[in-house]
Amino acid sequence: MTINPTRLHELEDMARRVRRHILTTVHAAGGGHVGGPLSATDMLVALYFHILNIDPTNPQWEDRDRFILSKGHSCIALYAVMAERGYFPVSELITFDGIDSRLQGHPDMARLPGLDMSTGSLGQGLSPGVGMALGARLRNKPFTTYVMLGDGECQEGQVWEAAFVAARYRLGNLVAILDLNRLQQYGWQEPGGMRPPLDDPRRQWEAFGWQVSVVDGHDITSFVEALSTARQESDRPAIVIAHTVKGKGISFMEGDYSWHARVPTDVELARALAELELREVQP
Ligand SMILES: Cc1ncc(C[n+]2csc(CCOP(=O)(O)OP(=O)(O)O)c2C)c(N)n1
Repeated sequence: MTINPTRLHELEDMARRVRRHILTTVHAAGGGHVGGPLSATDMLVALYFHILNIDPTNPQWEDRDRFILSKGHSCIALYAVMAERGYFPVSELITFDGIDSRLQGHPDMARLPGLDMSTGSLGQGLSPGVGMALGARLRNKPFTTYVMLGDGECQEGQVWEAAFVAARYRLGNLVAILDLNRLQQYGWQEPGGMRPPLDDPRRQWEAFGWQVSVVDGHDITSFVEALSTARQESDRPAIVIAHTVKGKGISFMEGDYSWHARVPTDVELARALAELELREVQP
């Protein structure tokens, strides 16, 4: 699947809109995550606007592709993308994290139609993805199940139990995406200290029997191509390892773990929004 320049421009424009929603919504809510959602934005836009076979007017459609945001704390990015895609009004984003809101601080599928899984306790999203992929096979359904994981999240043993089972059952209809921004709630220790949990992710996932590709997670064209290849895999689960930058798009947030879950002040919000506007007029 390729993307022509006009389409790419539209998707990049959408990613800027989504980044604006993330920042303004977290600012208005007075709480939420920022760094991880910004890291995942380009990939979520590519998925919901170019890859997934979905119908926002019929979120329970049986043959739809499934998507699980296993790094559920990044849900404000998913909500913004879903709103722009037509699952619910963009104006509802302002309710984010409110006690009666459908847009909880972590995704709640019992509240919001269009969510395929409730997540937030890290490590638990790949397992239901395995179940969905097995279910599709048993019922002869054509859909693909996609699961987005964080690299910090891969410290959870359940991720590797699911990875093992997926390969054992030869789930070629399961595609994981690793948002490899190399930061989690805090940074990793300095060189010479504790090793990060995924120091060689390609080798680690291949050892579990997965088909692996490695891309730049902010390069929508490469990401879409990698996902197309992953989907063609017929008897192995596939993972797209996406190199990303935590806080991507806002210079003073990029690569700074203190923005994992920090609310921008009025001044910081204005600076951040100005940066996004500036980027819009650049060639
Ligand atoms: C089981 C569990 N432990 C701890 C947390 C708290 N927590 C939320 S996000 C996060 C860091 C996640 O890092 P990573 O998976 O790399 O996500 P990203 O950097 O993309 O935000 C932690 C520890 C949690 N949600 N679930």
